[in-house]
Amino acid sequence: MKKTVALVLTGLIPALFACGGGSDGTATNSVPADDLSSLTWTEETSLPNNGGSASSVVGCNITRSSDGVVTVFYTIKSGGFGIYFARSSDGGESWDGPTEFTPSGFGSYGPNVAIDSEDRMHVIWEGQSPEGVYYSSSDNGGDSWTEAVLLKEEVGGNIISVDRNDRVHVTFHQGDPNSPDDISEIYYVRSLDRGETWDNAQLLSKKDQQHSAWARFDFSGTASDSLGIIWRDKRAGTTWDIYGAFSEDGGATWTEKVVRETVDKQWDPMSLVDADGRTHVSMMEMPKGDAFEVEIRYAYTDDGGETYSTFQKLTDVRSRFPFLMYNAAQDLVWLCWKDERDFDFETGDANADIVGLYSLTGGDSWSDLETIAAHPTTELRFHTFHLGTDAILRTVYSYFGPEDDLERVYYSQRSNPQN
Ligand SMILES: [Ca+2]
Ligand SMILES: [Ca+2]
Repeated sequence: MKKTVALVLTGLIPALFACGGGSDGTATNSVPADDLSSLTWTEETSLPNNGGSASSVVGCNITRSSDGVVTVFYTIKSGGFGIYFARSSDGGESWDGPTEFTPSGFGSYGPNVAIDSEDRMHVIWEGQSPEGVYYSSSDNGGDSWTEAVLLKEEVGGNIISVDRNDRVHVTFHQGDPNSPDDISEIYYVRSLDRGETWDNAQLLSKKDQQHSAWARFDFSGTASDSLGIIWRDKRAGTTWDIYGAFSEDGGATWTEKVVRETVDKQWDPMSLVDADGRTHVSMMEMPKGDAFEVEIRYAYTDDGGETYSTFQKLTDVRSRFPFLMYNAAQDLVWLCWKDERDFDFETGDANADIVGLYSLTGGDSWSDLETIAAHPTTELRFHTFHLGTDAILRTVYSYFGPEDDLERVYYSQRSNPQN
């Protein structure tokens, strides 16, 4: 059952958490101008979990085929631990599965998915024997899969995206960004034949005994040969900065560049290339000397990472983990993140909600901030998004409880902002 959910947050405490069909719009008259807007999201639905604990991922685990079927990949711990998927053909109201993602083995995690123009689903994940990033594809919506291919051993942090020329792009890092000895560096590999064969993996970051880690990117809305992939880099010391690699030949060759380098700490960036070849970048930033504040910053570059628009600060609320999405037909950019206005100083619980805003002007101006999912005393985590050719924004996230200690994965989708 679809339902209108009206959420209004004021200050640090949610003043109203009103859910109810037919009650939309009733609260808007009393809402101060700086509050979040009322909006229409479907009521969240829980993905099937086999009675186990289920978690979403870093990256993108949602896709949608041209016949409207939405597929979500996630991990379930129920006896064993592995990757599963579930499908919905009714906008997330009901789900089949969970179906075991058979190409992956026990202990696999981190599934990321992308889809091409002929509805081939491309999936990468981290597997265990041997450890590394693996790839498989399906031409029938997940009913059967190709045999797993090991793309590279001993790497993690995998991200995949398929551009509008059906080029498949994958990044990962080798090493452990949390280790003082096992230095991580960013690698890239692509396929020009829809995953049949792969180029040799290229090193994108500088092998300089300084960590480079956690690249995230989305090329799904572009056919441009101008591409940008960004990551966090420790070469200036403990404050971390954002570096990137830029290509003008569709990913054949890359040049490393500085994206954002300040005395503040930059972390967890993502890039997105739009139909015009503009690379949008976002990251979280922790101002020096303030242990609590965390900001979301955004900018774009039109010249392959040489110059940037002003790095805008998009919210005054402690916020983390930005996620960019794009719809080419409407030149629609969404930017979403975790909002920690409900941070509990006594317990240290972040109680993160999911919020977002969108731009119809290529990132020059943005909508008001909207609440996407909120549970005032529960931490929402591993938020991921998908913005399909239908311009419908879809989200998946996971949280624990409330009636037990199991983590579950939830789904919701939003109306098109131009409707
Ligand atoms: Ca490095
Ligand atoms: Ca820095």
